[in-house]
Amino acid sequence: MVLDSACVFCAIVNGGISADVVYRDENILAFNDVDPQAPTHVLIVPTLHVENSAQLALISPTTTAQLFTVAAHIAAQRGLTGFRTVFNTGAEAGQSVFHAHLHLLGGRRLAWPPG
Ligand code: DGP
Repeated sequence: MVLDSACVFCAIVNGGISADVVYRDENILAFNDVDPQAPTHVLIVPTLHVENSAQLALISPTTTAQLFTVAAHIAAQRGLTGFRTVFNTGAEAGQSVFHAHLHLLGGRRLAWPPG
């Protein structure tokens, strides 16, 4: 587990900042978003500090795939018949925390295109 001491999601991974954790294994932590945009809004993060989804895909395709497997697992647990998974990659796309994270959104009708 490689952590960045300045990173809020690393602090959640190591327990320094509390979060409402819904899933945990060796490589992945999932917790409720502090500012939920849907009834289900879970952030699924690698325990490894990597800046964004593009870097994560290069460094660990396996962990990248596991994020989606965990999203499907949480969605199934909650009986979601449809859900959205989103990586914001880069500030222009809305990324505000530079530790790769997959948003899992569901529990309401989701509009398209996104804003
Ligand atoms: P993004 O904009 O794609 O980088 O998403 C970052 C998300 O992280 C945003 O929806 C709010 C959430 N967030 C930021 N800080 C915290 C925190 O300390 N705890 C939790 N649970 N979520 C956080």
